[in-house]
Amino acid sequence: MSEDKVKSVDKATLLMLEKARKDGVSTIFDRADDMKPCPIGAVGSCCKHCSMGPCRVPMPKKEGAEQKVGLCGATPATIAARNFVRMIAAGSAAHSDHSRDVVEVFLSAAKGEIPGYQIKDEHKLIGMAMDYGIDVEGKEIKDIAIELGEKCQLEFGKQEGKLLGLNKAPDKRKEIWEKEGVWPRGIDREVVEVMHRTHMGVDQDYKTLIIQGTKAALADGWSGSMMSTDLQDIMFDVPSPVYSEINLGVIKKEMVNIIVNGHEPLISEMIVVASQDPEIVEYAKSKGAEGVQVSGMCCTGNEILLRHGVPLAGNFLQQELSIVTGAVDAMVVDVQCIMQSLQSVSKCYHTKLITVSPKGNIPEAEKFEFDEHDALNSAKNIVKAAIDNFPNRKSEVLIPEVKSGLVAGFSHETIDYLLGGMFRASYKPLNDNIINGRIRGIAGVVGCNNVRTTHDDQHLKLIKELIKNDVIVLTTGCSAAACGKAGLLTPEAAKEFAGPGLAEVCETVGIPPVLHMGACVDNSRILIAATAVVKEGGLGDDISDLPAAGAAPEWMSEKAIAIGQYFVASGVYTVFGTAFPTLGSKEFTDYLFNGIEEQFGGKWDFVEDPVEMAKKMIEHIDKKRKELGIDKARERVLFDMEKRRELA
Ligand code: BF8
Ligand code: SF4
Repeated sequence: MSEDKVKSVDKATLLMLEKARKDGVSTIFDRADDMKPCPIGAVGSCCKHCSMGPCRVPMPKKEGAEQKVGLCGATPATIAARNFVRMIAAGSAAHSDHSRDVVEVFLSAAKGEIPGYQIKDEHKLIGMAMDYGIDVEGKEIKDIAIELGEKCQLEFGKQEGKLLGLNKAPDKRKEIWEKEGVWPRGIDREVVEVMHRTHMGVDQDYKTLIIQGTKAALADGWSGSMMSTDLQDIMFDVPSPVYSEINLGVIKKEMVNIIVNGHEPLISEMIVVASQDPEIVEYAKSKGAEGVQVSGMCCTGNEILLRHGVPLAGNFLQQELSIVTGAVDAMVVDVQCIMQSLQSVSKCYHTKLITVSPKGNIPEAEKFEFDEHDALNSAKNIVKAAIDNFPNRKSEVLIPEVKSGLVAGFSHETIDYLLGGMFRASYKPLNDNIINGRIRGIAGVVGCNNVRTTHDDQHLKLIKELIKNDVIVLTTGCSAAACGKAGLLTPEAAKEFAGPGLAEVCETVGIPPVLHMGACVDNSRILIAATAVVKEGGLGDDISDLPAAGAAPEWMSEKAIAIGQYFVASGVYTVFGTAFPTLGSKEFTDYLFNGIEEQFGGKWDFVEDPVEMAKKMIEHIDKKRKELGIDKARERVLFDMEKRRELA
């Protein structure tokens, strides 16, 4: 048990690790003890782009010693840059291929071909159609939706021209992208070009490699990811604040438990509907259960939490552990961040592992073909399979009595509305509170769990430090889940954890100091929120002028690198923790941590200690406040607070 203390700061996780050990089940935490990362590959100094390698080019241990290059002569900078931009391409492809599926379903829904899915938010539909240059005047909703769906579909395969999504950015940002030659053409084209340039013997200059990587990243953030967020909102509703619960304690012993895990809400939305169907509930009762409990995991979980208040069972490193409770009757997985070990863990219990995406196969899982044309019945069949499995529970059921309340669902539209003025939604009050210094700045803290560091600990230390210093935090993905478990996503958290200025704003508006904005594709919401702050005025004319910073302290996936690069290329100072995949090349890393700022106004950084990370982010925020001439305002606010305390 004492060993587990450093594995996680989450009590439920530690309890289930103990049970796993007792049950003889191997988890990612055990495997991380047995297998250390390759120190050369971890810093981007291993190339396996042809069969003469893998070539390893570590930095010489002694100063002045000869620097190795690959057999073909590839330098550490070229190798690190090639590896890095391939990570961007993979991340961009993952987000954008998710988006492609969303577009296809949206188009079929618009045409009325799949009755389970509809256009729910006409207002957002019209706004998005106008952003995409569609003349909406006098047209039927159905026709606008079809035109929009077709236009979105073209974005993937466009060979020439410019991706339309980037038009939403501030004008100055667009000028920077034009000047630097990074405005992407089509999503697929940019990803393919990364793969070509990084093939053996093509692009050997890290500066041009990263330009291509930037195109793929921007195609993700401002187009692929953004389209999926927006179209999902149109079909399933724009999220608004919703109360729910989080952690393994949301699993219920007497219910049939289904955990939906992965990233795409298309099927899980239907599973939620199916689970509430009276016929299904009756069926569950006929098998001895009280009903059906759907809980989320990872980003699929975030999607249905945001829109329906479905409880979240946990984040990335808890997926195996949810099964260890012995009470999960089915785990339904779609795509991304799904551990193959779910297969072996579920075999130790009675859990049925079900795959629903033709892209995400697991050899020993049960494969369900999901028919969008008959979505509800498809979903019912999945739920029934879980119900049928309820009587098969074999091992001791032990559900940790650990869960926390949270408020999620802060879309950019909600922030607009909640922080808005008395008579119309606007970002003005938010800007005013930044200008007057109550809110020192904005931080986007996002990304994964990483078993190489203490689970959730980095997120929490970083975020607590930020809000203590009056920095409001926007969060998504597994970072958001970490915050939820620690009680940071409640309005009450403002009083307990936030600095006096931020606490005052949160208490007035009734919001938490950390705003849960959704899944990882919803980082696009953070881009739009930042753009709205710029457009509201008073804080410069570009995202890079804002007192803002981004971080992913426990990142692990390639998607995180794509996200980091689109944030940097959008003007944001972005800090990663745990590990950084280019440290093997001083030259390329120097460029990412410094040189790139001259081009894009944003840059990367790597800091292992979360408190130090917060310090650097706050320093950056303060530098921006000074450049904007609003540093004095904050000094006055602090003075006011002190004075007030003195008076009290
Ligand atoms: O997309 S934060 S571990 S679950 S990659 Fe994965 Fe990372 Fe979690 Fe969601 Ni995002
Ligand atoms: Fe080695 Fe060059 Fe082949 Fe890479 S591409 S494995 S560096 S020979």
